[in-house]
Amino acid sequence: MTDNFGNELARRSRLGPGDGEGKDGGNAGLESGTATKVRPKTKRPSLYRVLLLNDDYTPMEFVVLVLQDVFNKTREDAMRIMLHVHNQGVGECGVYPFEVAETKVTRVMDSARKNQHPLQCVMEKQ
Ligand code: TYC
Repeated sequence: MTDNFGNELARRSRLGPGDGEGKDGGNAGLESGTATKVRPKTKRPSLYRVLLLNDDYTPMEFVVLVLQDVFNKTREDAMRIMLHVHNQGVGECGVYPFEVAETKVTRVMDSARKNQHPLQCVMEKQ
């Protein structure tokens, strides 16, 4: 299992009713007999793709620097992604939980505006 949820899924399956302590938390019938086992409710965050859009004016070097600074890409990966966007019109910079994606989009847009480039960055639910 390579994602972060493998351990969580395994933990949940180990804590099924009738297993281990049981759903009353190991307090088997000593008090009310009410099922009180608390299973901490964890939610997997929805993931969002952050995309860069091509335009005719933003310098290639600016896009490469943004990909390195905001998305922590190597120079080589940044160049590859920039050229993909340049040739295909749109490309993925990364996939993140909502607030992380939102912050990255804001950083890109703020930097583009400050430098008077028309570069556009958007996010979409995966
Ligand atoms: N098309 C731009 C140019 O020729 C480069 C560019 C690449 C712009 C990627 C935006 O997201 C972008 N200067």
